[in-house]
Amino acid sequence: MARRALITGITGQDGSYLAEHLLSEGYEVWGLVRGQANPRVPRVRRLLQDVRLVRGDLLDQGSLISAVEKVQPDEVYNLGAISFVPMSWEQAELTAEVTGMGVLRVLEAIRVCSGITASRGSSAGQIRFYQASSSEMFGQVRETPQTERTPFHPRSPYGVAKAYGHFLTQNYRESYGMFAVSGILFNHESPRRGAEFVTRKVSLGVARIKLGMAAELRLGNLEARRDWGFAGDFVRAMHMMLSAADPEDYVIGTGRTHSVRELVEAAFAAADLDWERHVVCDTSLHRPAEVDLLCADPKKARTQLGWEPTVSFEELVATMVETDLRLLADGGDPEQDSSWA
Ligand code: NAP
Ligand code: G4F
Repeated sequence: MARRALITGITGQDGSYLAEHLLSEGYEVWGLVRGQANPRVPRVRRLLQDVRLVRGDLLDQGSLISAVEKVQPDEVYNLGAISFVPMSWEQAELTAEVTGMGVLRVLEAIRVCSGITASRGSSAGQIRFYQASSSEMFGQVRETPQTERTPFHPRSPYGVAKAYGHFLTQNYRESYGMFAVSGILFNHESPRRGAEFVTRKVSLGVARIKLGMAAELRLGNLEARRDWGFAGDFVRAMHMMLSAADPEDYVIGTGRTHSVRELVEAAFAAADLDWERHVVCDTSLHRPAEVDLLCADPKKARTQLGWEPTVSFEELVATMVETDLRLLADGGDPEQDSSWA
């Protein structure tokens, strides 16, 4: 019998890559979709034809219980979240509900459907659970690079909500003996990245300027540093974590850090453009509290899981720019068509 996976956040960047990866591993894949007429569902149906869909919302406990009952999954990947950090200041309560409390609701759905009532139940035959934790939890970092043991100091309501989900996952593992793990993932990008995140904003901006559709690109803090990797590499790590013998948390990142300025230089250079002629620094895009520096130490994932990233920062940026140049030149709409080629 094929193993069965349920993915929340199937309409997002990671949901798409994870679904493709699990399908290629022979899984039966189900995606949780919310809303009466979610505009991203037709794209999922078109591009991930072998994925089955089930309705549910991270805000609705009953819907999650029904979804788990219907799908009877072996593995649940909780990727659903409000994931855009600036939005978490504008809608802090909603972020807490979806990104934080949503984790509790998924864990409870698994616990109830598995009939786990006593503390420290047996882990035999249990549904395995993956939580999408984030390097945003490190926030104002206490040490560099960051490991599984680095303390958290989140700098946004999003980071705080993720820290809640992270500790809750650990707590369900310790309280109920559940196979529940968190991947502390650093920034990962692709041509499928939402247009609001800085890498895609830059690759789309470069493509528009190159094609004469825009003259400038407005950006916020160019000095922030991130450890940027390729999303396709990172979803493999999620699957490896749920396939491991023991439930443990892992840091997943490349171990290399670059500033937003370096990202901009690389992206404009990939299209033979001089970034200083086009980029406008806009302080209204600065955040109330910034995460200045993120850099992973992925040693545990390398040694225990055998996980390695395969795409360099330079390759990633060049691919994103090339793909957006093709998309816009062909008249595509980045919000609708995205670059799922
Ligand atoms: P994304 O593209 O923003 O996707 C977020 C997903 O969450 C979408 O499918 C969205 O569905 C879903 N969602 C939002 N509200 C929901 C609700 N109330 N109920 C059910 N689903 C809901 O995010 P991503 O980049 O793929 O990231 C996946 C996960 O990893 C997120 O939890 C993110 O916080 C975390 N993470 C990402 C990174 C990264 O660099 N990408 C790094 C660390 C952690 P709709 O289409 O219905 O809105
Ligand atoms: O691309 P970003 O919006 O990603 P951020 O805030 O690092 O969050 C992403 O990665 C997290 C993992 O560390 C995830 F958990 C989270 O869900 C999300 O996927 O911004 C990156 C950096 C920031 O320092 C920001 O201040 O780029 C800087 N930046 C400068 N100008 C900008 C802009 N970010 C955006 N989005 N737009 C700008 O114009």
